[in-house]
Amino acid sequence: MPVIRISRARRRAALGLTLAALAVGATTGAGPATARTAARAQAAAAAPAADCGAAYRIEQKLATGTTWRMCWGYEREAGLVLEHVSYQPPGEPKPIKVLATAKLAQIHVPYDDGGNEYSDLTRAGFGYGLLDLTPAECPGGTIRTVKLPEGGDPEHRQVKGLCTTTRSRGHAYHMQSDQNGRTYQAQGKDLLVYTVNKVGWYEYITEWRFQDDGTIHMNIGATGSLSPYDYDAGDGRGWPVGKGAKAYATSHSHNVFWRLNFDLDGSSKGRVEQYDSQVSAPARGQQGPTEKTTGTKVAKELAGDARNSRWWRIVSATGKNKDAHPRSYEIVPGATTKYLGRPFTKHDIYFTEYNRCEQFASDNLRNCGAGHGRSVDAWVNGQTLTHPVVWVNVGFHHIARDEDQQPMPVHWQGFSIAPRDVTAMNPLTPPALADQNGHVRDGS
Ligand SMILES: [Cu+2]
Repeated sequence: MPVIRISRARRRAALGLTLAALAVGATTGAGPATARTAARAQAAAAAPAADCGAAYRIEQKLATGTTWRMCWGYEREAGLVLEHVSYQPPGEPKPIKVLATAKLAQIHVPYDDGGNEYSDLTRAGFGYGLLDLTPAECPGGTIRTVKLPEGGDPEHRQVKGLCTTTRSRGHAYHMQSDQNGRTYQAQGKDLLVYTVNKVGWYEYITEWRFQDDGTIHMNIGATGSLSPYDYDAGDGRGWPVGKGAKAYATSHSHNVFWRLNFDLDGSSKGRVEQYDSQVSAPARGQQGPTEKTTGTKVAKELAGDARNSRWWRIVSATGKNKDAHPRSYEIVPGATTKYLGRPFTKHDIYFTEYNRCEQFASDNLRNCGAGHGRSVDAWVNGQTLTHPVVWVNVGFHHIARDEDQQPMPVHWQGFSIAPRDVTAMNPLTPPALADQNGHVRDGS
């Protein structure tokens, strides 16, 4: 279909890729030899982060006393990769390991008319599309140079493309004391790490935000321009953009996947738990409805669906906080519109047993052997979870609007992970309240 060809050609032309790069992009995964080459290229690209020389180290002590440490790397398809992420709030004697690796695992973009379906990471040059940042868009921070893997535009290999900076986020807490009337408040600080990658007319901001209270947010912001080749006035699957009702920008989805490989307290042997709460009507003699929360161990690989009053956490097999509670991180879903068109987009979260060959939620470029399957849904096949990998799917159905031009305002989608019992108290507790752990009684 000519529409597809024009559209893809344009997207690639916009990236300035060489023919050689196109050939690699078009054939990776086609056979064992090319898949191995791709795997080697990915490994080579990510290698510097493994032992993390100074150029690849990010260390930020925030004004509130929390230090985040990590290594960054850059892969040809996934772009920015964060490794060895640790968190050290005030009062903790050493860094607490959180994530072994964290990165994007796909941006799947199907158009509503069925004409185009893109895998922006693995087939459309996301990694090579890294853009230079101006000092103004990394306020108060540092812009680092990223060396892109070979195979793209040789004139575009050193990119000032990684910003690390800090930002205030408003109140970390507020409390007026019953005892002395004093108000305790703190203004929270975050470390931000981000890149901007161009894929055709779209530009994706990959943002990682590390709060001083241990919460991590991962978000993708879509901006740039609507694709001028995906307008169709005829089929009723778009929204009129521009004067009158002549040009309809074709509606489409951005289904973004993240891959998180935890190593809480330095061990990959995490346990996954799912919690569900059930509300019941008041029984005789009760004032109000009751609610019962039940935790279940997720022993085997799972394709999970978000639901009201449902959540998951990854629990450390080894680490405990000072209250002797196992350390864990809770997965906090973000707003999502689940796209039901493909098996791999049908679930909100996947827990799979670690397999180095499984790197992308869909269109996995590696050759993992016959019958292995190329997307995350296929990897949920009953294995016992001893080293869980977490895949999170957050979708956005983009029905364009007049305001989307020009440039298109950033639309964010993503989720968070929040510490649960990583520290024994609020990690930012002021010294005057440090003894208020547990059941605090009046006048104590
Ligand atoms: Cu869009």
